[in-house]
Amino acid sequence: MPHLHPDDCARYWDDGFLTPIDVIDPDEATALRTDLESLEATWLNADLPHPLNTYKRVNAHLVMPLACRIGCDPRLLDPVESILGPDILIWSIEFFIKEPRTEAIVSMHQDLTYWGFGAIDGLVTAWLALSPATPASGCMDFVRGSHKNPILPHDDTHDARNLLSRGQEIRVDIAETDKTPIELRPGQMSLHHGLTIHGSGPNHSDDRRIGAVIRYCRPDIAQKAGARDYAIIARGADRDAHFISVAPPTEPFSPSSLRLYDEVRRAQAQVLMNGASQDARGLYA
Ligand SMILES: O=C(O)CCC(=O)C(=O)O
Repeated sequence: MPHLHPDDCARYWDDGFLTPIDVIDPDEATALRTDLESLEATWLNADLPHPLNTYKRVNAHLVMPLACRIGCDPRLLDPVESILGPDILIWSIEFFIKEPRTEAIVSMHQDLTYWGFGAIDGLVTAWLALSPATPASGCMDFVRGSHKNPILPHDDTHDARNLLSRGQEIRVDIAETDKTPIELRPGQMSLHHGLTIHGSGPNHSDDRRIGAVIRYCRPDIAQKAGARDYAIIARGADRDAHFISVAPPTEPFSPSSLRLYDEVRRAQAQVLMNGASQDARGLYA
């Protein structure tokens, strides 16, 4: 997929999301899934400082070269460039995985609520399917046009089934009819704005539901709620230096990347848990 057609860009800005975008072919997506699953098998019982799930779920780009290989792929960056412009940072990469026939959900929320950047346009999330994302497997649902809202009040549910840090849920009822299910086959991605209301239901299918989720941002956004934040330069240049620039890891879970992971974790925990109703139980769960 080359850079986005202007009509597609206009749709992104009107709807707060764009989907589906064909980025890599299904076989290649399946090969990425195989790489992820062999990494899981190798590292599950490796006595890492945190559970393996923690590293997959938050800031995987700091310790897993595979995450950066995906996030820095020009086929993902090209469409993102149409939205963000030529200078693109990666703030975070996460693997959102729902095991087959499990009840894990993501409550309806706006991403920017707790990230400390404010209500900005300069951050876009790419959600790349590494397995089929369908209503049965718990694909995301987006609320069209909801990014035109400010950051709305959220409540912390701390629901153990919730994959979000605080189980944060938007304090407004979203009618089922207002949700657009985002079906993706392996190798397709969606893009969504940081204010778009979204969530996802349980995986009732027999396969894992795996999304590689990359948070791309422009260098001119800045962390306002914490002392510092970190990012990788994926394309172009960072002339603003609002983020501490980090390099992609060269091997999985190296001692230096594990140290960096905890440094970033400490800095971001202060921001993410601002005003939380409980301790950071699930911040990196
Ligand atoms: O993978 C999911 O179901 C939700 C992911 C999500 O909330 C996000 O990418 O912002």
